[in-house]
Amino acid sequence: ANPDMEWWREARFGMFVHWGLYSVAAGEWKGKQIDGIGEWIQNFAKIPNSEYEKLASGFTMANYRPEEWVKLAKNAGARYIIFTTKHHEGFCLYLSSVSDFDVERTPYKGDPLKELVEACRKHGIKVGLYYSHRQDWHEEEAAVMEKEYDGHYGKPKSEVRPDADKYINEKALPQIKELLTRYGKIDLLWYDTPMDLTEEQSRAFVNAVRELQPECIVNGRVGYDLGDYGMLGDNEMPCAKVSQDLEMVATMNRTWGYKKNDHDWKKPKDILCSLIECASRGVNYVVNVGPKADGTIPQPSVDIMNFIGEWMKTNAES
Ligand code: JFZ
Repeated sequence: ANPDMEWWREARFGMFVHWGLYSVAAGEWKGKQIDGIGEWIQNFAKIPNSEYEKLASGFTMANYRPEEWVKLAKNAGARYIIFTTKHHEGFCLYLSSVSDFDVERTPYKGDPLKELVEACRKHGIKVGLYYSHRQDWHEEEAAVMEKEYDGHYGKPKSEVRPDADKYINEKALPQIKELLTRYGKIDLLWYDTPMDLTEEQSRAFVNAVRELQPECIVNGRVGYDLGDYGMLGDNEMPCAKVSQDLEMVATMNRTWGYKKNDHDWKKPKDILCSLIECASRGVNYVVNVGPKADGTIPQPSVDIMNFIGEWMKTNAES
């Protein structure tokens, strides 16, 4: 059974949120700037899990106001939010019974996902959950060999024994089940980087959604074109109206996860133009914000969302 795509087709605009332990590192490791996208810092700086885990104590979320995030999205005209419940680092932004590498390790008392979902529902914003279903740098079983390094799992790379099925059956699928049974209605499951998954494995991730929430949409990055819609890369703007369901995701600077020294913000006008260009071609546009560890969204991102909101007031249908 395919889910009802109507809300998604009409949405045209969404807001991505990349938030995790990488937001604590903020692009720096041991006083050094690390090149590349912020949420990949563990991989780029070759940080062993035992050290990376310590970032959790700095993930205070002290100024986390999910309702403000939702209002920021809604005021700009976004109809859905996609939230990183678990990125490649393996850390869960919700209370998981499957893994103890979750928000319980932070000073925060509560379940940030539950609070965000509630705020979305209160304001009529659709809920999308990002889940890295193949890459999980915290789990040796999930190791994708060319991406790991000596010492990552506390031993030489040659002694690492990956077992994708074990990771899938004992962590990833059970967590998908948690996400789809504990938070009420979920509108979109956004998988990422299928890498070497077999078609059967990708299909298991689709089936889990179909079984637990048949109306929930699955994105194309689950693998093997098994999702409900496809994906455009940043420079792949089609020059005519498209007939397929497609989505484009974009950053506001050069990173998804917060980096304190990335000041290379796109102009509000240029982000708005991309959104309009996508919408005119029938493509959904999802723009990213990368909150800091305390939960505040960088001011330039707030300004861009508000700029779009101003334009929406006079130019968009409600
Ligand atoms: C992935 C992640 O690795 C990245 O950290 C971020 O979460 C982003 C939204 O998704 O990166 C990709 C994956 C696939 C493409 C581009 C970026 N792609 O197919 O163009």
